[in-house]
Amino acid sequence: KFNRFQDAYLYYLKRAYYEPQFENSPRGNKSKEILGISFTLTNPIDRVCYIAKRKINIVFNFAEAIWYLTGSNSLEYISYYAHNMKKYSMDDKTLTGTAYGPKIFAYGSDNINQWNRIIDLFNEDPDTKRAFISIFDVNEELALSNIDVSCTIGLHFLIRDSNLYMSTFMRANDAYRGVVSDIFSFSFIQEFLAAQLSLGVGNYYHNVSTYHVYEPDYKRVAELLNVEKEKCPNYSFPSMPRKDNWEDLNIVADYERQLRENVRTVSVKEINNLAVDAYWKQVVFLFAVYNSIQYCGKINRDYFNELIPQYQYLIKNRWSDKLE
Ligand code: 5HM
Repeated sequence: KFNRFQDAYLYYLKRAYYEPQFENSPRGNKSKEILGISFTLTNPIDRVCYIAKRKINIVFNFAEAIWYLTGSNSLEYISYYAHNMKKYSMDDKTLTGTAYGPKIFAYGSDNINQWNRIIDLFNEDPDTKRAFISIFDVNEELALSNIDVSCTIGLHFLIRDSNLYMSTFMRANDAYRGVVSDIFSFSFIQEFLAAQLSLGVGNYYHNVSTYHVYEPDYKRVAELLNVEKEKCPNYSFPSMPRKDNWEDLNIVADYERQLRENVRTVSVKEINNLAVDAYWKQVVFLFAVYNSIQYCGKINRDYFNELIPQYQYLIKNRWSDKLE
């Protein structure tokens, strides 16, 4: 049981790396693994790792969560934030297994909207044990020729004592890279749904069949685990407004696209005047900062200065060379 993600991350990364149960090479990728891990996060909102050495990409984290929530499967969209996503695409245009959005909002040939389905169910029976969103699809090709099979089996939601609890089930999870973005996105989805249902955020339970570290990361993992935790800044993470955030999200998603495609300049004033909550303006400012990195090669200070200290820290930590 952990309060924040960062502590669970280090604890299980250490176990997978220093006390692996097996060392093997699935699909030729040498790795160390532990089987059957489960951990609880009592504060799933505290979803990032602030350790300087890890240099997480907070912009990608928000982009991926929004990519899921908007039901996108576009490679162009997500690879703008993480070029290596290209290696999961079969057709250089879309992602299949990794694009969880279409699974959540338009599952299978019947395009089942699982999000709305569980909301209807909660209205009928708030105590229900059936609010499960399937991600892994039995129709996914498991043969090695398919390079993109869902790692996530599904997401389970429970309302208990006016809080929304969530359990994630994964067949496989990368303990150094994948888990950082997966927990960000899944706990974001939990908070987003809780807010839509006017509930608090309950515990988040992460359940993984094989939890592993890949050989190309061994050196980086060893270095990260050597870092003294005390050196890490003690930031909390902001909470989403407790309301139906869909309108805000759609506006943010529209700005995300414009900034990604660089169709025009978006001023600080324009972002500050958007009809969205301050929480979401911060997300747009993150996309604006990223736009300046991508298209100008350096961070635009006007956007950067608008960010809350946590985000400034994460941006500076990742792109110190782009801040003049
Ligand atoms: O051979 P396999 O299909 O399991 O390779 C995919 C690997 O990508 C997983 O084992 C896991 O290490 C990583 N992964 C992850 O950690 C992939 C996805 C995409 O679905 C994810 N988390 N969300």
